[in-house]
Amino acid sequence: NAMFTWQRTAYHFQPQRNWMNGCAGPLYHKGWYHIFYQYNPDSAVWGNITWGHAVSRDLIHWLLLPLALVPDRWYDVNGVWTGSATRHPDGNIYMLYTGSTGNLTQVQNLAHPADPSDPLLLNWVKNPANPVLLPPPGIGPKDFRDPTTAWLGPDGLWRVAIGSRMEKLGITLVYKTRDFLSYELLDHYLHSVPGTGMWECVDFFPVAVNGTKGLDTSAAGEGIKHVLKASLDDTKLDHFAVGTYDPVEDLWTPDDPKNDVGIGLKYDYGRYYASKTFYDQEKQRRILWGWINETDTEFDDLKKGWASLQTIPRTVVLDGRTGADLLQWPVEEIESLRLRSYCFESSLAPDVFKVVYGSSIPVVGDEKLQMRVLVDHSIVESFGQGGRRVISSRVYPTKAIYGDARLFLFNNATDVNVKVKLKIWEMNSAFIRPYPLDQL
Ligand code: DQQ
Repeated sequence: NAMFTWQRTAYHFQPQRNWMNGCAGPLYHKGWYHIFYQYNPDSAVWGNITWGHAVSRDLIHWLLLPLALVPDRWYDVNGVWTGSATRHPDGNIYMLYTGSTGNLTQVQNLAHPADPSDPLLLNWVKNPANPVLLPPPGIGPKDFRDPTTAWLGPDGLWRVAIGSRMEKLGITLVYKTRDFLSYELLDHYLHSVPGTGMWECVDFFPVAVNGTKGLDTSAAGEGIKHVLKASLDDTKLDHFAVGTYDPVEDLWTPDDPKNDVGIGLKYDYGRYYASKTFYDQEKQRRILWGWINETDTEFDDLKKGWASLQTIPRTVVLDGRTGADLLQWPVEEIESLRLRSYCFESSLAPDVFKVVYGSSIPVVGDEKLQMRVLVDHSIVESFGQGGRRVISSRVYPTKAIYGDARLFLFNNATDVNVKVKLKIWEMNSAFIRPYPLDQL
């Protein structure tokens, strides 16, 4: 196994061993950030999906906790799949998740912390009323998953969105509920896009037109746009669009129909899927998690004993300069890992630009071209123009550590002098290890 150990990252979230895919129900609670994640405790390949659980003070260093939810009921025996947390004004946390039943039907279930005053939220209780939602008529039993965080409408009822499809039409169903136990399905979709297929892990959240603060999921009205995101099962890409939400009609419309969900912008133009945001009420920011599917052949994954990691959490805001993009930026806490810093001023580096993944970045007004790159062993996350375009990728050079590591800048502009400023930080490792429960 030693030959695969060096590929593990040093400051991206990943469990100590076995398979992980998308994150579920992230939230901030009593001083701790919580991440739950799709986890196979028994093997490095997908299956037996449970909710792994970890907590952090700063979104960088993590303490791994016992499993939060395991597939032990008829309504989730084939997997405790993705879901979302809603922090209710009544002080409780409503965790909605998809269960895959004994006959592989997708149903929605409700769980609560056994003790909401526990900052670690160690124990979870499945509601005796489960399942609380079955696939409605006309929806395939395997096309009904990944409930969103709920948001409160002007009529005092909560809304929950769930991705699905009608043949090739990608759709978002909306339910209204008062108590998270009984639900009313709206007679229309929040939105739909022909040709996009099954929408997984739908996310729906408000962004401020002006300013850099994040908004609570229920915020709506003047000066607020709404982002709709779907993870497209057919292409395994996370697509979003910025649009306008009518909270009375429960309809969302893209600002630019040519840039609709699934045919326009992506969160990330690299290896990235099944993302989810949450509102951090402590620092008033919206944080985005995404899954970097770091898998190889099943044979290799089993041999190395682990697969996949999560991106560095990113803040998301509307790009005030274009009004049409989002800006994603690594949370400020990542800077606490910076050790030594290097600063170079150089110029004129004409050469050929070679990319594996690519995307164009709008550079507006008098902006300079900017790029921030996080390198963590084989994982490289790049943020262009303050996060207007992002690419996560896996890079496997020959082993190059310490003095053997090199950074090259290429510039393929012709007939211009290019002035480049480069700032390099050597990064520390994050700690990600079991919570010392025996010391409680
Ligand atoms: N993975 C989960 C589903 C979700 C998919 C199951 C996204 O809930 O639709 O592990 O990759």
